[in-house]
Amino acid sequence: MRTHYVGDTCLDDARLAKDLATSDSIAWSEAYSDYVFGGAWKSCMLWARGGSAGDGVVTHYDHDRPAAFSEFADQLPYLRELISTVADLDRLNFVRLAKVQNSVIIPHRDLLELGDLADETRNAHRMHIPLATNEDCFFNEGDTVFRMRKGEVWFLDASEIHSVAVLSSQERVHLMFDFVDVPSAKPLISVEGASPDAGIPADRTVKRPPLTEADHAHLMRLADVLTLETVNEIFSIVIKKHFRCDGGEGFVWNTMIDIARAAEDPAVLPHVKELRRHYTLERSA
Ligand code: YCP
Ligand code: CO
Repeated sequence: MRTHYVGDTCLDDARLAKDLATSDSIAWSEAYSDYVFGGAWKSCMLWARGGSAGDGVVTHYDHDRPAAFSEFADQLPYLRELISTVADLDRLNFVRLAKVQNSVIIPHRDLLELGDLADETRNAHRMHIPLATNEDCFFNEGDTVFRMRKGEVWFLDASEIHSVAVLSSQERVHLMFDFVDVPSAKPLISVEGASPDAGIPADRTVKRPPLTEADHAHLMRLADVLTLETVNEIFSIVIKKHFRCDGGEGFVWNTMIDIARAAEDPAVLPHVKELRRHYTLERSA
């Protein structure tokens, strides 16, 4: 299934605000922060295989046991109710609250890490519901940059290369659902007026001007300061450019490889190539 807008939930702002305030005192995991430049990717497991909140790394959970609410969910009654109301709990593997601010996420694929598990327990479908977001939060898949609005339900094809920019010091908080791939008469998430596959609606997409030759030349000058120590900062700059100008689908990785090739230290190019392999191709950890 391709990435698409599914429908809207009716969020209760007062009850949501109360749970989000409570969630501040929970011990958030910083697992997967290696995907992020600028800050951390903080997550809080609300529903998981085995029912324990765990450390946030999906491979560390007991996939032989059924999924259930975690001890964190017990402190967040509104989110617990929302999850039970909208999601098909029979096929639900994990639900996380995910928090990002002032950061970009490297273009990557997900859901490949559990490849060895039986199909009935493997994460196969991902959905998001933004709970706190703003105009400066962007999602990218392929050559499309778009915004998901608060309360909307989105199906994301996480096996496609995607990236994120939260260019705001306000926290972006999403509920992230992972489901198994088992057929059912019920939808994965049921909301009023859901459309089966409307793709990414035009009014959610962000129109970016084409990247110019001059833009490209400016980015290439980063080669002069690209070392193994500055590679994360250079990544941030190139990813931010991707959200502002349209340089084509493979822009971030292609540009990083071009800049790395022009850098003085010969160790930089193999490092960037290894990162590309890790995040986009053969990941197995
Ligand atoms: C995402 N993918 O695309 C997540 C962030 C790593 C895995 C953390 O939002
Ligand atoms: Co991802």
